Amino acid sequence: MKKSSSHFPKIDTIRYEGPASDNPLAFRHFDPDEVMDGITFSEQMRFSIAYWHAFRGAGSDPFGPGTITRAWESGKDPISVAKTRMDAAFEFFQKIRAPFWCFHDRDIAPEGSSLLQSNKNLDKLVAHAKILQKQTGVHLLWGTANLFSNPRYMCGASTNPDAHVFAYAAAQVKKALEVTKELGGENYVFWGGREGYETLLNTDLKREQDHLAAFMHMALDYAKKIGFKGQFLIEPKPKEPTKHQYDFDVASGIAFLRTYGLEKQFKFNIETNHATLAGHTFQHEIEVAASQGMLGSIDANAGDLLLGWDTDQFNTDVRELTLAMLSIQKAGGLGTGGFNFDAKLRRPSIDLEDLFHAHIGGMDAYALAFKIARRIIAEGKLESFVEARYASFDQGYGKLIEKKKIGFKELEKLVLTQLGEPKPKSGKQEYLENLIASYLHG
Ligand code: XUL
Ligand code: CO
Repeated sequence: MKKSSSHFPKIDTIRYEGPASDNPLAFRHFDPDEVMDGITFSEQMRFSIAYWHAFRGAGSDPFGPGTITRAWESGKDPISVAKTRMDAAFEFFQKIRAPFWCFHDRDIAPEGSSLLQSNKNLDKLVAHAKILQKQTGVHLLWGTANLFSNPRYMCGASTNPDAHVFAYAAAQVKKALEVTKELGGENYVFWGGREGYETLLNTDLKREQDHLAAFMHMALDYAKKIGFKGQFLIEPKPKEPTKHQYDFDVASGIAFLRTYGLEKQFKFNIETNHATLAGHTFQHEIEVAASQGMLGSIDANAGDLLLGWDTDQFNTDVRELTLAMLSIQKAGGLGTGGFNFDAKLRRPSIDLEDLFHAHIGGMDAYALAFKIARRIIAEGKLESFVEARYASFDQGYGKLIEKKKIGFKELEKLVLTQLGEPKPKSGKQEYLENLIASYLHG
């Protein structure tokens, strides 16, 4: 990219300067080029930028319009504005050292007056993205379709009571799969924005879930037909915009996938703020997915303790991220997934520079958490504590329980004749919390 055509002329590529640096536009923990286990830290983290927040978000909230204006948004022709915006985005991806990006179909190209027109607009921007990906070496982590903004989807997309809307959504996802494949997307995400209900008074819950599953089977069939090899991901969220969303959390997602024979082809894209909205911790959702070999990718953000809604903030809580990283590393990592910053600037954060501060903070916090978790695992104190806690299942009748080779009758006999009353054992929570704190604070 030529300097003269820069959209961020005052900001150079962000460099790693180490923990002692006081430069707010430098990484203190994330050194993209550091080699660990034979790959770079950048390859390890697979950071991704969410196009919808970073380049379509203008700071609006339910109480007021956007506050953020960008120079590249001016112009009369929406297609050329979309192209210039995309040029700015790829310059940002490079300067922030993100190897991936993610988008919804309608983020990158304006919706037209018909499906045909929308598809034509999309084709123009996909062609542009293809060139930019090639020039910059930035890859597509995942693509998806926006099935929630247009009023036609107000009662759901694949769970809409009107088959006409189902058909329209099918056509839109067909195209989204084609363009995700065209751009080499490594995953395809389903987030069921309005796939739920506002009131059960007008809803046939069973039929809607059947339709959602039928839709996903059709997506899998079509992906196979066109040779799209990416991983399919479900992104659970309990509510917002609907009162109840069918893919409420990972556990209900697993039940849904198993019920409909979809469990082999799907994994989960876990979002921190969605976990907390469901009344879970981020680590809980990761553990549940990992326990079934279904951990796919992360939408990296955070909510606000004092706000009940999906605030999509950048996460700088190293303790929370360390716990998440422990579970991710124990599960063997994210495979084709990555850490996608599904996070937006606060409404008053209107400077161009704020976009850099936000992502630098998020990347540094994740990088630091990754390193701390790696140390905790390498030293093995936590793991050996947990192992010892379950040691009674490694031998004797405990082992037989796990192998399902013993039943109530035999266990009763054992208690009556040999074991008697179990001795209480401490869960040692405070010791373990102090142990984690010792890694965080030295
Ligand atoms: C909404 C959300 C979405 C998905 C993609 O809460 O997280 O942006 O990540 O549709
Ligand atoms: Co998300």
